[in-house]
Parts: sequence; C-alpha cells; structure tokens
Amino acid sequence: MTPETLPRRTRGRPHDTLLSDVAYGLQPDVRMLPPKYFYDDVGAELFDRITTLEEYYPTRVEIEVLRRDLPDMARAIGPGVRVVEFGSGSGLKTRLLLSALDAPSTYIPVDVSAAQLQRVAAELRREFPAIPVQPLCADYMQPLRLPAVRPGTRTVAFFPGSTIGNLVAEQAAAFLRRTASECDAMLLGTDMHKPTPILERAYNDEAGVTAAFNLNLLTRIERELGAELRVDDWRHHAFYDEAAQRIEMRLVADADTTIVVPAGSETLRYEFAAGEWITTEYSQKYTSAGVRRLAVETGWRVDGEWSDDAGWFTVWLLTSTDRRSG
Ligand code: AVI
Repeated sequence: MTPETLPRRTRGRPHDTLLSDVAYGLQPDVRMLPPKYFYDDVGAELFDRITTLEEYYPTRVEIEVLRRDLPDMARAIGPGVRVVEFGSGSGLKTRLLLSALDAPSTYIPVDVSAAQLQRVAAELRREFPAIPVQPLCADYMQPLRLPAVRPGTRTVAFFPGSTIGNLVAEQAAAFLRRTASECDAMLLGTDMHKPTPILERAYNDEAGVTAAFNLNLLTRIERELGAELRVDDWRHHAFYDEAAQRIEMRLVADADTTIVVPAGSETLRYEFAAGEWITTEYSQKYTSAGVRRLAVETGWRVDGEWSDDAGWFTVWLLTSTDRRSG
C-alpha cells in the first residue's frame, strides 16, 4: 500500500494511543507511524537540538523573518487580540510575537503535555505579567474548546515552524478548515520548496541528531509498550521526494528483524526483511501558489506573506472567511 492511501484507511478511526497507532501502523500493508510520537521528553529535547543545527535552516530563517517583519504583521493584526498557539510555544518565536503585538488580551498555548504547558505558562507569566496566560491541555488536531471571550475580541492562531507540513494533505486541509471556524486570523509558518541538496542536508545532519530523533521512536515503543525490538537493527533515512515536494523520513531495517508488541492478552509480531522500512514523517515543502490555493480552499483569505530574501521560509497572515467577525 502506498502512503498516499493511508489517510483514507485511517479516516474516522480512533487511532489515538501509542499502542493502537503502533498496532495499526506496523502492519505489512501500512508501515507508517504518526510523527506526533517523536515528542516524548527525549524526543522534544532532540528536536530542540535540531533547531539549533547549522544544517537545519527552518527555525533560524523563520526567526529572521519574524524579527524583521513582526512590526508589519502586528500592525495588520491590530490591538487587543487573543493569541492561541498550536503547540506549547516556550520559545523565542512566542516571545517575539507577544512582544510585537499591541496589548494582546490573552495567550493560550495548546498542547497535549500538561507538564510542558505548566512550564511554559510559568515562564511566560513571569516575562509578560500584563498578558493572562491560559494553557489549554488538548490535542489541537481535535475541535478546540476555547474559553469564552468578550464580544469583539479577535482570536489569532499562531502556528509557526511549518508544523503544518507534518500533516498529510488531507489532515492539513481538515485542520485549516476547522481552525477557520474557531479563529479569526492565523499567523502560519511554511517551509518552502528549494533545491534538494539543501533540504536533504537539513534532515541528515552530520552530528546525527535527526537520526537519534528518528530512532528514539523505537526506544519509546520499547519502553512504553514493553515491546521487544533491536534498535541497532534500524537506521535513519531521509530524502526529498521532488514529485510530492516533501521530505520523507524512514526507519530502515538493516537486517531481518522483528518487533513484538504485547497488547493485553495478545502478542503482536511484525517481521521486517532487511531493506524494508517504516515511514515516520512527511515534511511538506510549499510553493506560494500552493499555500494560497490551500488557504482559499479551506476558508481563509491571504492578507500577508513575508519571506526571507532567498524565499526559503514564509510567514503568512490568513484571515478567516468563515467567521462572522472575520
Ligand atoms: C516539527 N517539524 C516542522 C519538523 C520538520 O522539519 O518537519 C520536524 C523534524 N523532523 C526532522 N527534523 C525536524
């Protein structure tokens, strides 16, 4: 089965625990795991390291764009908005945004990790005492229960980092459609299509941090599910699929190997021949026309587009066409 058919197969199915996603995803005709499972404590730390690597340009370039153009973005957004960030923005990008906006009314980080949210909330409350921080522990791929807001207050979503690119096309469209009904505007970061060598370098760093990030998924499955597997039998592989305009990350078996997963009274056994792989992540790269098309199709109007001089990364201001106040 090709990965493209996966969304159809999984549509409407409640694959939302590590065990159910692993049990489904390791089947011979699927061989794909959702990238959200990269981010346990070790994975989150490895990802932070990735963002500081010389080869991994997206974070650096997006910050460059934000530093240069946030005053313009903030003017276009206007005063007193409520900011909802998808993912718990502990980082520099959140701070830059909150500093640039004119008197934001509230900041709501949304994340599945309660511990991470508490940490972020405490830090930001200290740094921005005038901005109420209301963390929301939730999976932002599901409909959000945002707190009630004073009439007339606009809600602006912040989704930086090109995290949207880790969703397959159908999920990304569904996510954008849903948020267009929940939010009035969105600042969205997208990594742009560019020559293959630059992209492949970014996902195959010399120090092996991305490899460790990918392989940590197996360690997590071993530890959290009590699975029997040999991490040493697997290696990281990342390449740019030019036709699909996306990086594909895989775990490739270097030898014939088995993953055994205890599942209640059952024991699930998955055999892999040397050379077989599990797809662990797509990272979509975009064209300006592609983002514009996607935005319009999902209930948004493009009100701003800011890129670095080389056009490697773009931050978009989208306005919902699906909200009465939008
Ligand atoms: C979080 N996300 C946007 C990263 C990306 O570039 O797709 C995750 C990542 N995977 C490998 N390196 C970074």
